[in-house]
Amino acid sequence: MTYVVGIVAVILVILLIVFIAKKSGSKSAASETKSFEKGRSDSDREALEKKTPEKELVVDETKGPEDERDVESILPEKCTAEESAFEGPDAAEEEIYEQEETSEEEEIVEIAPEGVRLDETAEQTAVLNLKKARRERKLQKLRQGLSKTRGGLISKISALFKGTKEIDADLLDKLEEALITSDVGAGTTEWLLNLVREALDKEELKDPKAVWGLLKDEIRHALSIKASPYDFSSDKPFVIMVVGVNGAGKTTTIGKLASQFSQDGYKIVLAAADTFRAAAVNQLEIWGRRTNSEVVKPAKEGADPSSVVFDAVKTAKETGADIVIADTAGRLHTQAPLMEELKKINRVLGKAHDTAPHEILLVLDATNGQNALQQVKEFGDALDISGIALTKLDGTAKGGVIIGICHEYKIPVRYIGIGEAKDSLRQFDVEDFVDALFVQEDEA
Ligand SMILES: Nc1nc2c(ncn2[C@@H]2O[C@H](COP(=O)(O)OP(=O)(O)OP(=O)(O)O)[C@@H](O)[C@H]2O)c(=O)[nH]1
Ligand SMILES: [Mg+2]
Repeated sequence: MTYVVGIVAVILVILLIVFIAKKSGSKSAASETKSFEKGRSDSDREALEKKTPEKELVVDETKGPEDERDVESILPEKCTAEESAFEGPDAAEEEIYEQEETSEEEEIVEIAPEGVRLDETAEQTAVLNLKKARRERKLQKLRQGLSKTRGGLISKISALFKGTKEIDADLLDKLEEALITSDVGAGTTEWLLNLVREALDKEELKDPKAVWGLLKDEIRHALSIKASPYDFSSDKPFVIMVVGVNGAGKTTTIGKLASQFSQDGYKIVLAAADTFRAAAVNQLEIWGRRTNSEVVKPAKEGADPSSVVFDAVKTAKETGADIVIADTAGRLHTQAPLMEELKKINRVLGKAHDTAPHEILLVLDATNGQNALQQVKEFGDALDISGIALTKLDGTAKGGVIIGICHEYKIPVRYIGIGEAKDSLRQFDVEDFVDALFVQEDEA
């Protein structure tokens, strides 16, 4: 009997040991998983998130395209497989975008010695000085952004006038060459040459420096096209339709505008009317997240963009949003069906809201030089372009095209892009612009 009890006791002890061993094993496996999760870097997590397939665009048949189109035949040239795989900005892009000046408060803290509180007058003076310093930094960035154009066009012309004692046929030839090769356009070149010829006829303007001074004044005048500022309060929602060729910088410009407007306290709806690629919608959604803006998406890839803008205006009315900005697919003026599509978007916006669109903003890539001038003409034939955003001035010596645009088409340049960071889209200010353009030779 004792023998049997002994055996049962031994079995029980063995079972107990096996049970305890199993439990601790599973516990350590769980804690391993946990510590793995904890130790996983942000980039690992991002990589995992990226692998998760994007949510498919929901097909809403009731809101399908009004007119069935052969989408393939009118796809923009730039729509490549690589673009369709767009998964959002990488870390480097995010860093560039986030580059921003330090806030006023941070700067005041920096200038006051530790533990010292500034009295009211000292603080006011400090704020004033900081505002000045901040403005100077902004101008400095603008000068940097325009440095290639300044080096390409302005230095060439000013050197011509400074390097000679009298204006002769040879100087006129060189001036013509400098203007033509700097992409200001044939019409503008002719206009500036005529100004010099007329100046020569006037006795008092024989001095080359004085003639160059006159040219600068005329350029400043040509760039000073009056444009009333956007009035977001009088007629809600204020609708901006954004158009341009492939890759001009439309979506980025929209994102930067949304960023500025939302910082000013406005509620924004973005219309993802570039419906050809899911990637284009994704790109706008990222901007929507960054700027706290609602994004109205197409019912399906290839859907009629007009229905998207219509829905966006409707959404803005329902939610009391102040501004609607409509992205559109990049297109070449030679693609007639696509230009017709833009006209339709324009018409539908008018149906959605009587006074819309309040602005048709043509985005031009300054690196396109004279082609940009052609784009103003072609888009202008299809639509009543009311404003221009000239992007990528930082990357080109062809920025002189802005003179041609203003002189030939009298359309105001609303914004200029001088980089990729979010504060690199600047409201165009003619005085700052001209100062930045002529700074070196004025200082010389
Ligand atoms: N350096 C520089 N790059 C810019 C500027 N504006 C836009 N870009 C870049 O230009 C590229 C194209 O910009 P997008 O906004 O995608 O152009 P898009 O017109 O929407 O292009 P599609 O939708 O394909 O027609 C992006 O890499 C932008 O970061 C600028 O002012 N300076
Ligand atoms: Mg785009």
